[in-house]
Amino acid sequence: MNKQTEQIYALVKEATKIVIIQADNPDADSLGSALALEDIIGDMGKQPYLYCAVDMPGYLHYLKGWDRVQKDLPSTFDISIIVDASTMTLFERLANSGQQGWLASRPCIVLDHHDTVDNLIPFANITINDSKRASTGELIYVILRDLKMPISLTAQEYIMTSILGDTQGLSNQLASSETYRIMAEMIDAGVDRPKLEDLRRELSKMPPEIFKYKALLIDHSELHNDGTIATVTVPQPEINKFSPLYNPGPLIQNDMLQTLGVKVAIVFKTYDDGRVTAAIRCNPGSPIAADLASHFDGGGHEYASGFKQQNGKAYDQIKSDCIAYASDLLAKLEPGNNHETI
Ligand SMILES: [Mn+2]
Repeated sequence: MNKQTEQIYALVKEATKIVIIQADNPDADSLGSALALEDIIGDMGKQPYLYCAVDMPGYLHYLKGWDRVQKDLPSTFDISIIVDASTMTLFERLANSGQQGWLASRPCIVLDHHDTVDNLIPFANITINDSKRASTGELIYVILRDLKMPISLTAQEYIMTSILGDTQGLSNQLASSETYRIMAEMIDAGVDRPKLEDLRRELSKMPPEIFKYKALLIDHSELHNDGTIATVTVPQPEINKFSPLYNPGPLIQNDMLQTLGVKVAIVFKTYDDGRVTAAIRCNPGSPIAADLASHFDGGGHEYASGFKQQNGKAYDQIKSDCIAYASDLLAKLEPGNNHETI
């Protein structure tokens, strides 16, 4: 058994109350991983507690148990487990709430699968950040299998949901042969994959006003660098009006990537307080997302990443710097140019 797995088991075994933490950008992987751990830890006779500083977005409400996630840390706990994030950048709300010291005062385990990570969680006792894994749920599955621990059908449903979420239904580069094997094991164990897919699809339908808004986003999209980089900007008023109904990024980004010639799609969001965020997605063959994000103090995978800037720099400047750096990274991928593999 792997030494870190042993250490995790020892910490969990000694603890009674365990906080399971998601970062400020919850998704199907973080919530699925948190709910799977809640189930497993509960079966061990422990008291799990789910925490995330932000509301669970509506499209995740198909995951039964989403409403058990609390926005405050409990007054007592023995250890914490952070899922699907290993950078402090994603814990801004926790840092601002003054509760970070409280979290840091107890042992902390980090389970993640992101390639490039800056600003590591300084108080983590054990960090497993395995970029070979399609999702944090897959990592949890492998850890439990390594420990020879039984995984309930409920936990397996959550794990499968986490894998389907991050791999976009097993379709993107994160899905490895091992991912397919694990999916097959879970189907053999009785997980109903088509049922999970139907649930997800039902709740990811868009309201009619979002359908109309999509046309506006398409209209506002721009192509740069000979049509290889697509961008769109979502300003604060649109965030206020539409984000509670549907996340503008996923609404438009796949269509940008489905446009001939486009290699990279970037959705910028601009906030009234000067903050700028970017969600970056790349097409196969153009794995620049992690490098591009880390240049702007963000992080992520080769094909999916993001960054946040709040340094007083004007949005137009951030955007043009980002397009220029993305163009450089794409140029380095051209045959004959020096391409350092990442
Ligand atoms: Mn993930």
